[in-house]
Amino acid sequence: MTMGDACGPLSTPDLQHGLVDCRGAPTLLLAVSTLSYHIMLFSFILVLLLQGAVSVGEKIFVSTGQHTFSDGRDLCARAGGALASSRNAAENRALAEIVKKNSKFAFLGINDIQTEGKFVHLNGAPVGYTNWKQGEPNNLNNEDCVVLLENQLWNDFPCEHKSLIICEL
Ligand SMILES: [Ca+2]
Ligand SMILES: [Ca+2]
Repeated sequence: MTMGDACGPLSTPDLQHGLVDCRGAPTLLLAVSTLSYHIMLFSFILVLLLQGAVSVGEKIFVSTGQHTFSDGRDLCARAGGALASSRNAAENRALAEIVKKNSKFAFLGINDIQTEGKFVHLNGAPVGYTNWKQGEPNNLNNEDCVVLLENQLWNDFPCEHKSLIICEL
């Protein structure tokens, strides 16, 4: 490397012989890569917010389109999250906001596939907080999944039908 060369990976002999006119490059490269990391992180959060992500407590809810219960569950898991569940009224309200915005009811990460009438979360834990619509769950034609309606109420619903999928991250 000689004077005037473009800055590239520097070897020790280059530095020792003072042949390179870009000794500040390593520091500069580090600064640039830190800056691009921050820009990337900022863009990621911006994209989430533009997509209508809602944050409640430590959770971020992001909607992904309409899928069956099992496809939605797998999709969220692949994204490093889980199909969203309302664990309390605040989370239920936040999820209902997304439902309202999309005008599509959404699957919750709750089902009674294993034992009819016994609703559990994806990890098998029994459901504590519930917000059933009057007359639900009615297991009409064997409904084993649960959708959240825009009025914040729940209805048991066929798992194989497509509904809005909201992942919690
Ligand atoms: Ca059922
Ligand atoms: Ca029902």
